[in-house]
Amino acid sequence: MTLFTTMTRAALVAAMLASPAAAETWRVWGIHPEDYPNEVALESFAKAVSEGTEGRVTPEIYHNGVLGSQPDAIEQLRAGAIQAANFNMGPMGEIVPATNVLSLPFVFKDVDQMHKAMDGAPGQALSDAMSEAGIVALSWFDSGSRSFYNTKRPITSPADMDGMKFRVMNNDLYVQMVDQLGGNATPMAYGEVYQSLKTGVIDGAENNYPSFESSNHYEVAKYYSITNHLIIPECVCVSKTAWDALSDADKEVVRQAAVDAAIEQRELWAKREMDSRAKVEASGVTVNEVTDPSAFQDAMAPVYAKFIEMHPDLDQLIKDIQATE
Ligand code: GTR
Repeated sequence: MTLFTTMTRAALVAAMLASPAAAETWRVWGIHPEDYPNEVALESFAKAVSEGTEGRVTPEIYHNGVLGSQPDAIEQLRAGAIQAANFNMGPMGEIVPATNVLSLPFVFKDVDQMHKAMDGAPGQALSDAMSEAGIVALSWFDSGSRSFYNTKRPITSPADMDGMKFRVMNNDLYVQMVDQLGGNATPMAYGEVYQSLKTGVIDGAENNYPSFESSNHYEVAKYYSITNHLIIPECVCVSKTAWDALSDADKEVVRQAAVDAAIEQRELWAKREMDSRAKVEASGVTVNEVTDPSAFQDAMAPVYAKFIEMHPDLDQLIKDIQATE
């Protein structure tokens, strides 16, 4: 072996040792179309991460739920097949029971209270519980409040729901919620709701204005009744496997990018809610405000009682949420 090749080899080894970690491409799950506030904010997150890590991490956003339904995607993220996502916290309850406190109907007074709770100690307690399940929650997106809509008639009291079949997200609490109100609940993936409404497999569903509008459900369900029964935040989450592989400095870049994305998303959300409401009203959807939601709220007593009986350890967290000023 010549002196030259020995030196070249040594130089090569040294260069390899000094070279930065291999560049990672992250698959990021999003469920909405590209112009939806969440997806716009996810794109900003991706840009900030790839710039801030100087290309060590390049998130690629897959919009429109093309990587699978939300329950599937949560499993893929835990298994490390998806590295990041924006999840609604509803289906999360099936994996991380503590997060079910967010799916108790009427648990928050309003969206402001939800923001304060999620940005404070209750939000931290929930992130800790998620982290144990392999999901690192970095920030919280807005998802407004959810109300019922259907193809049959305005809902003014629970009696109007009698016999109607409503799609709910994948979480047993929503099945109980609809049962207590006198309707029939069918858990179903978001992507199947439009066709099911159209063909009469279901009579209704429930969601916020932007989703009711962007999914085109408003084209087939002409009655939207404002019950505001659920105010569920959404997370920007990273798989624990991907998170643990980051250097401390890159973790900080990713965390900051998620926090900034949430600030942007909440601003975009406020505008989109108004725009979506205007659009569905202009299209001939009959919107009615449920002026006295107490009948809906009172009907939830057995849901709370059963929940607390099953999870006495979560009673305090519910109280902390409700006491958030
Ligand atoms: C939307 C939410 C989605 C999804 C959907 C649903 O408001 O942003 O993540 O949970 O509702 O009803 O499945």
